Amino acid sequence: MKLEQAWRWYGPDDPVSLLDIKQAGASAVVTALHHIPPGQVWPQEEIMDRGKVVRESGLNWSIVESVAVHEDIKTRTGSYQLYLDNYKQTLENLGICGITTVCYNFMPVLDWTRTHLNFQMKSGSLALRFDRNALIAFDCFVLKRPDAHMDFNEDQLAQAEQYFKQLGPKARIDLQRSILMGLPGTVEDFSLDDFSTSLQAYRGISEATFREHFYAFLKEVIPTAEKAGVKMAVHPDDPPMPIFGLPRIVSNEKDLEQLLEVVDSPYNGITFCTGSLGAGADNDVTAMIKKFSNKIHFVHLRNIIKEPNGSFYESDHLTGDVDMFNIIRALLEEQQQRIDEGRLDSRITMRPDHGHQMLDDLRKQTYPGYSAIGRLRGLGELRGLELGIEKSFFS
Ligand code: CS2
Ligand code: MN
Repeated sequence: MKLEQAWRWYGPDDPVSLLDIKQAGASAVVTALHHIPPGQVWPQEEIMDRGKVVRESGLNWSIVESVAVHEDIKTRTGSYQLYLDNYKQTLENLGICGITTVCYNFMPVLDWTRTHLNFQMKSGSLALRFDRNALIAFDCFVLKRPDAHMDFNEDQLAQAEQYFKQLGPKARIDLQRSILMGLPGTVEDFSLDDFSTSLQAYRGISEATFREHFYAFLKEVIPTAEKAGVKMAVHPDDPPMPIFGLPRIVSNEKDLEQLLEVVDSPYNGITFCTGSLGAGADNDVTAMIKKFSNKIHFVHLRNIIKEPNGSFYESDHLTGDVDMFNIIRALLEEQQQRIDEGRLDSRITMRPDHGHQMLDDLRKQTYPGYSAIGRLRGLGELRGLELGIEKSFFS
């Protein structure tokens, strides 16, 4: 059996339509009610309506990406109890509407962070890049976060300063925009002031405390998820290392092991994102996928090329530091195991996570990472690799 091939769809405002997605060969979408702000309940009726639109185009929708966790829940301040109750209500509503998996993350303030949204490949296509020097430069010289320099050694600071000095005014603006850009379909772009204010909410929240907050969230939410029949699948930190002095707790093997142990339930699982985890210097992604295979509820397939100082860029799906051959092989093995166990939910869903902006899409306004053609190329390559592995080892 093939993995289910899914595609992220941002809803009716997404420039990539459901028909485009069908043409790309996907059989499912993952989507969310992006217009509902974090912390609010997703009404059953709206979930049903979205499901109807998707189904009418002949695609499946069983995974939500994402139900955002309100910042008050992460900091356990303000109205966090209300937002937790709302989160649980949303899970119940999703379960009633036939959703079986919810992807979410527990990253403070920002979701994924990149310094360059238009990093040019030799071919002229554009990729997302995380440049450590650029991030440090922004942190210390643009944002001027108090005590930022304490997080870095002299060498790092000197390199960041040198990097910053050679940036022209436009490049400085681009850098700020790239880092603070709101995520597609979710929140507004941050202003520098808003961003500083959001960071301040984490002053005094150590990594250990933040971990406690996450585990408290799991203890509250997983029992509801169990009753609702909705599997929770946490997405790892992207990049999987501390940024802006914020705590990071879903970045490596130890983190995953611990979060799975805290609430040991089939409903407490992982979105295995090969690109996010792959950017961690010490993460052996192939070993991790094997280790956590039975808790993987959803898979993001993406590749990266790392540089020694922690920088990386998103490469083509099959070429890079992630061993895609062995990743897909491990996924097919896990799926086979689930089939052998007679599980009704044996099929594993994957999607191409990001793609380069290329060909016609270079002339279009697209969501960074989510243009059609780059993802189409990624999905096509992944699908071919999967077929080869399946024929060679599974039939
Ligand atoms: C996604 C994440 O675009 C991406 O990199 O993988 O934004 C992901 O959707 C969220 O972190 C999940 O909550
Ligand atoms: Mn991902």
